[in-house]
Amino acid sequence: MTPLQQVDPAVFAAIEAEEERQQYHLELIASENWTSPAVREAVGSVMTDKYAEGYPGRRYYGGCQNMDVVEDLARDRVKALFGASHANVQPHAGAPANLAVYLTVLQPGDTILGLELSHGGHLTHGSPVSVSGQLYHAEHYQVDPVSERLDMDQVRDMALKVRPRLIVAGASAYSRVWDFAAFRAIADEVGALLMVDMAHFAGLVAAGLHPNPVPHSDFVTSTTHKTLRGPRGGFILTGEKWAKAIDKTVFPGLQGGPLMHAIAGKAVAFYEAMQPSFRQYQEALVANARRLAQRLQERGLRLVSGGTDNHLMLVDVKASGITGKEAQERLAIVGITVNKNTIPFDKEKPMVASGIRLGTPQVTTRGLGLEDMDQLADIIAGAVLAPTREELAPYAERVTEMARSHPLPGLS
Ligand code: DSN
Repeated sequence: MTPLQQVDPAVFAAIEAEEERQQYHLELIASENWTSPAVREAVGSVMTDKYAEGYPGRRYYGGCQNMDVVEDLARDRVKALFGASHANVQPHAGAPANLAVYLTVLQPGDTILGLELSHGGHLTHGSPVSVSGQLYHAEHYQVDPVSERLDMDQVRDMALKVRPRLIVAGASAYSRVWDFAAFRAIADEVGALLMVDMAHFAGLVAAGLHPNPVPHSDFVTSTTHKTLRGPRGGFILTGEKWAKAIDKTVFPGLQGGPLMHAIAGKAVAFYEAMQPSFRQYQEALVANARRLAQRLQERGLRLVSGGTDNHLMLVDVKASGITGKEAQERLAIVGITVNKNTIPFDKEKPMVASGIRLGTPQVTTRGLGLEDMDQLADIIAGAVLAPTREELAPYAERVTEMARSHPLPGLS
C-alpha cells in the first residue's frame, strides 16, 4: 500500500480512476496536455512545504536558499525561451497573471479592448462575469462574419472609437495566427498599452512556430500547462519599465506565498521546452491539427474559418444538425473528451453552444500521428453525423484500441 492509499483511500481511488480515464480515453481538450514524469516529480516534492514570500534574494522567510535556486532557474529559462528581459513566474494561473497586469496599469473604470468571448476570447479579457469586466469598462472586437478571422481594420476602428487604455490580444478558441505588429501599431496610434495572453499557443511560440508577441507587447501573460506542457500555473513577461511594478502587484499586491512546488515544475517544463525534441513535438502537434481539420472537412463537418494554423479548431456541429452539448456527450460515450464551445455569432447559450473545440496537444504527446488523425476524424465525424446515439458502440471500440496502442508514459 502506498502512503496515500493507507491514509486516504477515497482520494487514492479518485486518482487511480483519473489515471485510468486518462489512459483509456483520448483527450482532445485544446487547453490540456500530459506533463512529463520529471515535471510531476518536481510538483509532488517537498517544495510544497516552504513559504517563500518575496523574490529570490529578498524573502520574508528564512531557509529560502533552495527556493531561490528554483525560482531563478524558472525565471532565467522562461526569459531565454521567449526573449524577454523580465519574468514573474509566481502567478498561480493565467487569470491572476492577467489580473496582475490590469491592477498594475489600470484604474477602475478604465477601458480595455479584447476579443469577444463568444468569438474565441477569454473570460478574463473583460467578460461581465469576470472581475476584468466588472472593475473595468470592457469593449470587444469580433471576428469577421464571413472569414471568421480577425479583421485588423475592425480592431483599429474599435480602438479609435473606444480609446482603450489597454488592448488585449489572445484567445482561448481562435485557430489562426495573431498579427502582433498590427496590434502594436493600433495600440501606438490610440495611445494604449498592449497585453498579449499567449496561454494557448505559448508552446508554438517557444518552438518558433508562431510569431513571438514579446517584441511587440508591453506585457505577455501565459499559463504553463497548455501547449507549453508544464504544470498548472501562470507567468508574466515584461520589459524593465514595468518589471518592479508587476512584481509588486503579484506579491504583495495580489498573492501571498508562491507555490514553490509549481514553480519547480515550471522550471523543469521550461528546460524541456528548450530542447530540440520540444520543437519536434510542436511541429507534430501542428501537423496533427492540420490533418485532423482537413479530414473532418472531407468527412463533411464545417470548421470555423475553414481550418487551423495552430493546435486547435472549432467545429460547427450545428451545421450538422446537433448542438455542441450533444456532440460533447456523444464523443464522451465513444471515449473522446472535448468541450462544447460557442462559435462566432452563436445563437445558443454557452452551456449548449453550437460548436466543439478540438485540440491536439495531449494526443500528440502520447504519440498519435497523422494516420491516427485520419482515424480520429472518421470517428468524430461518424459520431457527430450518426442519426442517434444507438450507433456509437463501434466507435468506442476503435477509440479504446487507439488509446491502448499509445499508452501514456509512466501509467499502468
Ligand atoms: N479554460 C481555458 C481553456 O480551456 O481554454 C482557458 O483558461
